Amino acid sequence: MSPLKLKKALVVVDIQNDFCPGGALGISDGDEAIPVLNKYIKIFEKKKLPILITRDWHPKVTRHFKPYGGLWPKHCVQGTKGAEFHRFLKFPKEAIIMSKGMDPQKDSYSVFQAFDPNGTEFFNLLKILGVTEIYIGGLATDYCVKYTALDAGRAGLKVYVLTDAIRGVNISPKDSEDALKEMLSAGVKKITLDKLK
Ligand code: VGL
Ligand code: ZN
Repeated sequence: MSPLKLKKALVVVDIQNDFCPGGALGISDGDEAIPVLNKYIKIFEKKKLPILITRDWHPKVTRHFKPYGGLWPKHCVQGTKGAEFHRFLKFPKEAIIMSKGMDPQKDSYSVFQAFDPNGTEFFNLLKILGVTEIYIGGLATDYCVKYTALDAGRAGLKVYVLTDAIRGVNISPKDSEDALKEMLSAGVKKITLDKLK
């Protein structure tokens, strides 16, 4: 049986200019995930399955940024070019944009802290849509992808990480590798495009 039936959703994480080469927090090969994600998007679109497209969506001033005590250079500030989705990412108008990182007081790496345009939180939205299984790809393996996958597992969802469509920040060189190991030992499954078709 194809792994794709009903109750499945695709989650495309943070394919924004600032996380891609040349961006404020550019992942050197981050853009390489895009053509593969576009193929996943086509597959989910054809099956009329939900597609959630997330974005890091920060206010100008937040404790997430270095000048205000955080870890990161300024990135993905609401309304800036850096916060826009990379122009190569293609998704249908039915895709749901989920925004996270708006709270100036905290870091939020997981898409479980993201909201849709109506203000519905990620997990509530999945419940409304009847989704019990999610497929996660995008940026960054060692932050948003990891925390989202771990939260999803804890929430009782079946979770697949798209190993051909993720890339990591790698502040330490092995961060992505370790993140993947952590996901797998928490019960997250790996999948690639060829297995999905
Ligand atoms: C993220 C670094 C800074 C992420 C967000 O969501 O992966 N990483 N802000
Ligand atoms: Zn951020």
